[in-house]
Amino acid sequence: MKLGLGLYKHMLTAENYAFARQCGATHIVAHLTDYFADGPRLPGQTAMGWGVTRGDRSVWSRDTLARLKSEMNAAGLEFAAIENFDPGLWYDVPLGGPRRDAQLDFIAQIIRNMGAVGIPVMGYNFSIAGVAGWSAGAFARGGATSVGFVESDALGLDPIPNGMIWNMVYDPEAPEGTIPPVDHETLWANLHAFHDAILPVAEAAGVQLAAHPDDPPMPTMRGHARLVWQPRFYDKMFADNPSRANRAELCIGSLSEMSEGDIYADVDRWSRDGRVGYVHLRNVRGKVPEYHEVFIDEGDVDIPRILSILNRNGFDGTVIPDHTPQVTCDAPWHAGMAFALGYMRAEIDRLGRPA
Ligand SMILES: [Mn+2]
Repeated sequence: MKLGLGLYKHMLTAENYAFARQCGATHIVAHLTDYFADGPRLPGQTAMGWGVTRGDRSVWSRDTLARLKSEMNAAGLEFAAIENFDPGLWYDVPLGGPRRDAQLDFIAQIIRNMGAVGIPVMGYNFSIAGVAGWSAGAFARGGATSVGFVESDALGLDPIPNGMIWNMVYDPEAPEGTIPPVDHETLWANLHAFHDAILPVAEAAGVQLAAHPDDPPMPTMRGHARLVWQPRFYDKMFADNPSRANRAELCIGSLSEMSEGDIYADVDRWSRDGRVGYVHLRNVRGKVPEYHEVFIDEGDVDIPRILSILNRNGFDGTVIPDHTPQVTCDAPWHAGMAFALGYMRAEIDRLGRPA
């Protein structure tokens, strides 16, 4: 099992690579689409909006991916995975819209590029509303700021405006109005179309597709169905397409927030079945309808037990800290990550030693 750090595109710097190494990480998971991208805030963009995406294709080229990988390697790190497709390049895949086939063609090219460069996992979130309904507060130990969710807050959220998916605006010229609601049956059909087109490409390229569960895990959000909002929907996803490239971006925090399931039995089953692409590790207190994110060593999840189950079942992929509470200091994000990485480094090392 490998310890990694997730970095957004603007954070893929020599300084952050050194930070990752110094905290004991050996692998990097890169988001290649920056949230809060430059550009104007638009009418209709909600407070949860993450900015505008222009659907930049160049970052996904074989040359760019190879350059990023060589920069990581030069810093003593491996390129473990890419996380999330750019909403501007794939919005009609979850929506089942008219540009789907053309967008699937480009996604297939991304997967082939990853295979050629040697990046083994593509993480994705098959979600229309994305994250919504969170609020921030002093929810973690010592009054550290983190995020929480209360179901009643999420019920009054606005519908999604035209030209937006997953909290990002992909068409600033879109007409007034909101996108038509997508129900569960349609969303699953859209997932199957994506899997039918891309899993064979991924298998041939030696790349795994790893699906993140819904966060927050609600059946619907902003009027749109969600996919993996209970653990049993991962089982459905794997049963519907048994390709060995069909995997989970196993988010322990999101799974712990779900009202059903036994997280230890579920992680045991999926890791025994070889369904784990890579792991997001964080801790949380509570479940839907109300929960709060906390530090990795507080909250409801026995994190050492999760790592022990993964280790026992021979999981040899990457585990990264998910979001963490902000530590009160001049570098709240880095301090939060350093704390989580140190905790995880110690646990992974302990598992590697003879009992
Ligand atoms: Mn996650």
